[in-house]
Parts: sequence; structure tokens; C-alpha cells
Amino acid sequence: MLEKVVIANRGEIALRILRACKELGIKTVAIHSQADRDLMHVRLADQAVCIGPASSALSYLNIPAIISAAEVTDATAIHPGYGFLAENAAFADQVEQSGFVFIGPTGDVIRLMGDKVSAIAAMKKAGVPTVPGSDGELPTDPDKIHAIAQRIGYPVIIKAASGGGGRGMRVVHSEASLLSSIHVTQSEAAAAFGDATVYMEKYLENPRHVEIQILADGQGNAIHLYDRDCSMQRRHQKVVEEAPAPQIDPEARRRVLQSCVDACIKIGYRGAGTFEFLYENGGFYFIEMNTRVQVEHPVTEMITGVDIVKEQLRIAAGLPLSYKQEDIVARGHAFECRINAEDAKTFLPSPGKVIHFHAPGGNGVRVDSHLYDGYTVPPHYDSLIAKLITYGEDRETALIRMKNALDELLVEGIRTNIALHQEIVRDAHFMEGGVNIHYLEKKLGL
Ligand code: MV4
Repeated sequence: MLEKVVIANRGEIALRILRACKELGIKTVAIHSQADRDLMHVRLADQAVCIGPASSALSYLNIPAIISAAEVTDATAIHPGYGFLAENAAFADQVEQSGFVFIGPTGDVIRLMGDKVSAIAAMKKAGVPTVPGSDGELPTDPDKIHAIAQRIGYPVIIKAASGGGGRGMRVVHSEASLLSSIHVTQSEAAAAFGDATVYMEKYLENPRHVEIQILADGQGNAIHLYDRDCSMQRRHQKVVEEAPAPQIDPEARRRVLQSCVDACIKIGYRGAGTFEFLYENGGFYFIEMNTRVQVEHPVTEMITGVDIVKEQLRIAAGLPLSYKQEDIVARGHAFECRINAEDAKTFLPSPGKVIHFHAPGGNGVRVDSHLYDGYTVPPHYDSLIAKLITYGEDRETALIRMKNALDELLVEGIRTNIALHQEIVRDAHFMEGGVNIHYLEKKLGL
């Protein structure tokens, strides 16, 4: 097993990684900014190193400072969590070149998936269903561009190859605005990512966001852990997730799950990963792959019983997967509500001191949170303060448990989105299941 892991993250995921390390008998090093001395996992880790000031750019994104902290503590591996450097190929490369294990795929695979054009090409070649599109970078010849759009059919969407997660895209409804939209997207992409490459896809108007969790050991073994629905989102920020995705065509599901497993083996994937799909009219269409553990991984853990972070650590230690596909049974249903420190009306972050925190409990209730009475949420980072996860034998039971858990949850002293969640879990369409990616924004009147 790994000997000592640097937890290169903060908040709830740092605590989640620390707990997994402790279960496996791995020593831990918390690295933190000057604003994060009071984080729960910093107290619980075997060692703690302050790596820089509050600003992420100077701490959690500071590659030399993180690698130096690994060196001075004699750590053997680095877990990046999510966000920050988790999908930075240069970081993965430098970690390995410095003699540490990067807990994730190789830098080359991160690079392949970071460029959406190469990611889609690799997935298409591996048999994963993709969105009808330009099959690569758009040509410069306007006649050829128009011909591609004609073949796909309007509306189309122009996306930056270096974008993703909703950054650098533009919908085009007719030929008249095609070329100008491409130029604007290219300019924005060049400014934002230093890469003007764009591609075109058919724009799916009312899809759901369904993603597939996979694990691969880089030794020829890969499994899927079924799917999650993340359609309840606002401005590309997920709000509620669930597993499995409700109301999915069983045959389409079987096929796409197998295609993801096959693709992992084909590209030499190692670690935990997520294939993101749009799901519309019974079909799956690959859009992106995430090469990290995701915020919403607990809903998958609840329905499969697999500890995804422990599997990440075992894989990084060079062990084969603990499970074969036939060992994985999806049972019951799980929801996750992302609890944010934010204003209910403006959705702006609302940091400050938590006077009192009370976590709900009971059968099928899980709370992943770094909060405690008297903790001050700093203003420098994202506003996620807790993940409330419920499980039930069926979707209705999991949802009733979520209603009850939200009523028990107390976060006093700061503003939160708990009331929004209480409204969502009582929404008739959400209760029915299968709403699309536009549902929440329409409900909120955006
Ligand atoms: C799309 C799409 C419709 N058609 N691609 C947004 C984030 C990025 N991961 C991909 N996104 C989309 N790509 C095609 N061909 C609609 C979206 C989209 C979206 C996707 C998932 C979750 C929320 C979304 C919100 C708005 C748009």
C-alpha cells in the first residue's frame, strides 16, 4: 500500500481522502493555505504544511510548493481531489518526474481528455456513442464549414477544444450567424485558454446530463459503477445528483456502460473516471470525460457499496481492482444535495462564521462535510460546505429521507441554499424524475 499521501486539496474532499487513507493505514500530509489552518482535516492529518497565502494561485495551484511539501515530509504519493490541479496534465507529469505517485491517470491521458477534440475522437474510435458533429477541428474554408452544418442540421453548437464544463460554447440557430459565431468563439477561446481550436456538434435542445463512473487499474482491468443523473443544475453548477439515473432505456444503458469499460481498456485508463453524456430520446451522446474523483461520487458509493476513494488509493499503489464487473450490483437509489454557503436570491458566496452546525442522521443518511461549530468559511474558495446524501431501497424512500434530513440540517450564522433544496425535493416534476438540464433554471425564472 502507499506509505504517505499528500492531500493536495481542502474542504470536504480533503476530509474524505483523509478518512480513506486512515482506513487503509496510510499516513497523511495536509497541505493548506494560510486561510485554511482551521480546516478539520488539517487537525486530523499526521502532518500539516502551510504552502502559501489564501489565494489559490499561490497555494493550492502552486505546483513547486506542493511538490516541495511532499519532499520535506517524505510522502510517497499525491491525491489531487477535484478542482485545483486535479486535471492538470503538467502537474501529473511533474509529480511523477519528482518520484511521487500521482493518484490519477497518466499526464498523457489527462492531456488526451483535456482536449475535447482528441477526447471525442478517441472515444468514437473506441465505440462510445458521440454527438453528430464535425469529427474534429473545424476547417477554415467557409464553404466546408457550411457544408458540415448542413449535414448535421441546425441548431448546432460551437465548442472550444480546450473548454469544457460549459466554458467556451455558443449555440447557432441558422446559417446567417454561423461564421460570426465561430469567430467569436475562437477569439474567446484564444483569450481564455490560449487555444482557438473549435469544433461543431448538433445542438441537443432538451437533453439530460447522465454520467458513468468507471474504475480501471491500468493493468487491463476496468469496471463501471453504473450511472448518475446530474441534470439539476444552474449555470453549469450541479445542485442535486442521483444514482442510478431514473427512467433510462435499459438496452441503451447496457450498451453504453459496456462501451465505457471497453474504452478505458483501449486508452490505458488508470484510476477513477467519469464519462459525461447527454441523454435524449433514449440515446446516449458522449461529450466529455473527467479524469478525477467527482463531487457527486457518494451517490455511486451508496448504490454499489464501493469506496471509490479507497479504490483510487489501491490502484495508485499498483494493486489490481478489488472487484470484477459481476461483483458490482446497483441496489436502491441515492440522492446528493450540494449545500453551499450562498445567498438565496443572488447565489453569491456568503462566507462567515458557522455559529452552530447540526448534521442530520438516521438510516440511509450520509453527510460529507468539514464543518463544525465555530468554523469560519473563508471567502477565497468555492462555496460548497456540505454534501447531504441519502439512500433508500427505492427512489421514493431515498427522497423522503432527503426531505427529513434537510429538515434536520442546521447551519446557523451564514446563509445557505438549504431552503432551495427543500423546495426542489418537493417539486412535482423532480419527484417524478427524469427532468432535463434546463429544468431548474426555468423553475428559478432565469
Ligand atoms: C451540449 C449541449 C447540447 N448539445 N452539447 C455544457 C457543459 C459541457 N459539459 C457541455 N454542455 C452542453 N453541451 C450539445 N451538442 C448542452 C450543454 C449544456 C449542459 C450540459 C450538461 C449539463 C448542463 C448543461 C447546461 C447547459 C448546456
